Amino acid sequence: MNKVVKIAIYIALLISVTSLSHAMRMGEWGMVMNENLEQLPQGCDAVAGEMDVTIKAGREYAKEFPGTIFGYSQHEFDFPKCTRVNVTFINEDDIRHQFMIHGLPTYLHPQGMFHLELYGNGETSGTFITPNTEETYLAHCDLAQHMEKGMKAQVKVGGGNGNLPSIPGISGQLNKDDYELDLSIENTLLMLVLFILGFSSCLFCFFWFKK
Ligand SMILES: [Cu+2]
Repeated sequence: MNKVVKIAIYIALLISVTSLSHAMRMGEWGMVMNENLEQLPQGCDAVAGEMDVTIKAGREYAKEFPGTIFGYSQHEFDFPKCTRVNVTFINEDDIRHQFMIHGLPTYLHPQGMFHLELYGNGETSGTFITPNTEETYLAHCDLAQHMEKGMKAQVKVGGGNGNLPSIPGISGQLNKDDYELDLSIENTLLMLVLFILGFSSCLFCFFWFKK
């Protein structure tokens, strides 16, 4: 192989490895995936501002919400458009947790995802730039049952476009217990028939035994 070709291949490899390592940082502590520090989202002329946010994850934050086991210290975030957000993620549990934002522009984040993960107790940080949208994005922990057990949050950009379902403290429990009385016509008639049947059988017994 020609020396020049070899050098070209080497440089190409080096560039791809550096760009990959930029998109992903990992270690025995966890990982940060699909960070975006510089690239402007479509429709943003410049980075409008900078914000720091700290998100804590753990069982401690579930106590407030009956029916949940895991939680975040905050279940809703409000960010302006085109803003660089530096996220510090702290895991207070001794098990794996993630903070994953979904639905972000795919030209900035592969699969539309910005992902922070800690394999246990610890801290990491990552950065993303909010898109030029008015949208509510889902953030959660993708480990089996962690979202269903409370690790779910919403990230509103530019005010958002409403609430997502079953966000702890915001849009209620996942499976709301239904103790309300069903007063539909069918149900009322059924209750009446059952009452008459029950009452007449009582009367019948009463007179039968009295004989
Ligand atoms: Cu988790």
